[in-house]
Parts: sequence; structure tokens; C-alpha cells
Amino acid sequence: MSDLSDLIAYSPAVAAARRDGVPIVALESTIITHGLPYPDNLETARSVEAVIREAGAEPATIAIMGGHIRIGLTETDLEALAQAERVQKVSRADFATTLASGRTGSTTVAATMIAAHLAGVSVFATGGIGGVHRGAEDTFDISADLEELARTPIVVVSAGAKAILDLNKTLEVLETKGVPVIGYQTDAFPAFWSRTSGLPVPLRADTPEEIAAVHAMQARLGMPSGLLVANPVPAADEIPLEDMRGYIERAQADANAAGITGKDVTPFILARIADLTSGRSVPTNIALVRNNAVLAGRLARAIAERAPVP
Ligand code: PSU
Ligand code: MN
Repeated sequence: MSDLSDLIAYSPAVAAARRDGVPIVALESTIITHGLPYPDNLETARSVEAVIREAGAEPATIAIMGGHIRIGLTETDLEALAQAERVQKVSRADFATTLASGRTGSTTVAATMIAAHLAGVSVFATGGIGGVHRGAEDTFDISADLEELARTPIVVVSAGAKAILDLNKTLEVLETKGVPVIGYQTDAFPAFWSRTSGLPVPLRADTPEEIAAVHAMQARLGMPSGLLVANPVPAADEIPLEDMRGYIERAQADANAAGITGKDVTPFILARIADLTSGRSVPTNIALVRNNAVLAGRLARAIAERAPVP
């Protein structure tokens, strides 16, 4: 690949971590601009960065700003992003356009994977990935996150896919595309706010070292795909699926009635669920992201401690 160093801008903290060999964990920014309301979004971004540092790694929140792929944001950047309105939500399809235009874009799971890979970061913590939407047989609405997992070798730590999706179809597509889906200390595929979706998870690991070994083996085999780690929300923070089901159906029906389509669907439904649950879903969302960040920090260390892939 051509030299991209003029396009990539590391924050001072991330540049220092690279110099000192501290493992780095990527974080997305769409969750800040489109996933959570202000000021919960800013508080979450800060606390997620803090737990990664506690785990002995350096957080790198990723965004596109001023014609640069920003790897790591300063406190001032984070504050600006958390309060900004009408920020572009960037996936693979609009990555180049946003970068070329000089506008600000927040990165989805797919775009964060692209940026992390360009920056040599292999572990990424998020809340939940995008997937196959309910009714996709009519709308064809399938998140670009799934395609990215098939083609970019990043370990993505999630609480599964958002329960607003068709989780069964999401798992089917991941299998078709050759993406390992590994339950962390669980045999059930988690459903974001809930510890279990009732669906089995295809693979299981009980330690970060096991996951690091799978990542290394995929690299050795020249397999291009990423790896999805499904880490259930802590029991103390979960909202059981039975409680969520009604809210999800209502939010989906509201989205349909309001004629919401395309990339607005996910943010609309998440905001609607926050309203319908009177904010109860938001603390759970924050707890699961923090929980994923802790595991991602441990994973980044486990990967760094392995002998480099020949
Ligand atoms: N998880 C959250 N909130 C979010 C998202 C994930 O808790 O806002 C974002 C992620 O950035 C994910 C995106 O990549 O939603 C998926 O959007 P779409 O379905 O349009 O691909
Ligand atoms: Mn979509």
C-alpha cells in the first residue's frame, strides 16, 4: 500500500504508546455521535478510555477530522464530538468521501476497523455490531459491519449484535462470510442489553490467551477476516430479553411508521428505545461497553505478549 502517513494523525498519547510498545485498543466514535445522548456519550467515552488504561493498554478513539484519520482523540476533541450536531456517520462506503472533503465523520464499526487496520491496531472494543435488520428480506438492510468483519483482520469485542436486529440471520451471514464468532465464557450468543439471545454462540473461549491464539492462527493461515468476540453484559447490569422485547418491537414499528431508512435506522431505534425504557437502557449500554473495553485491554496485552507472527 502507498504511504498513508500524511493521512493518519496519532494523538500525543497514542504516539507515545506506539513508541513505548504499549498495546493499543481502538474505539469507535459513532456510539458518541449517534449511539448515546449527550452528556452520557461523553461520560461513556471518558470512562471507557479510563478502564482501558487500567487494563494496561492505551485507548485510541477513532474519527475522521480535517482530512485526517484520527487515531486517538484529545479531551478537547472528545468534548467537541460529543456535542457536535449533524456529524456524518461513516462506514466503508463514505470513508473516502468524508476524508477527501475535510468534514468531520464519526466511524462505525466498519470504518473503525478500516482505520485501526491502517494504523496497525488489532483490537477494537465497541458496544454491539450492526447486522441483519428485521425485515431484511424486503429492505436488504444488512450492516456493512458484517462485510468488514469478513475482510479486515481486527478482533472486535462486542456484547453481540444489537438485539434490535435479526440475530439469527446475523449469525448466519457471519458464518457464510467465514467470521469466527467466539462467546467469551459463554455458550449463548448475547443480545446486547441481555446476557443471552437464546441462540447458541458458534465458538467459545474462556481466556484472552485463547482468543489471541485464534487471532495469531488466522494470520498464519493468511485468513483475511476479523474475529467477533461476544462478551455478555455483566449480570448486575442486564435487562432480560423478555423485558426488552416489547420496547424493541415498538421502536421498530415507530421507525417503520416514520419512514426511517438506511443509515438512520440504527440511531433512530436506539434513541427510541432509550425513550421507551425511560433511560433504563442507557446505563446498561454504558456498562456493556465498559465491560468490553476491559476485555479488549486484556486481549491487546495477550496479543502483544505472543511471539510476533512470522
Ligand atoms: N452500538 C451502539 N450504538 C451504536 C452503534 C453500535 O451501542 O450507535 C453503531 C456502530 O457504530 C455500528 C453502527 O457500526 O451503529 C451500525 O450502523 P448500521 O446498522 O447503519 O450499519
Ligand atoms: Mn443499514
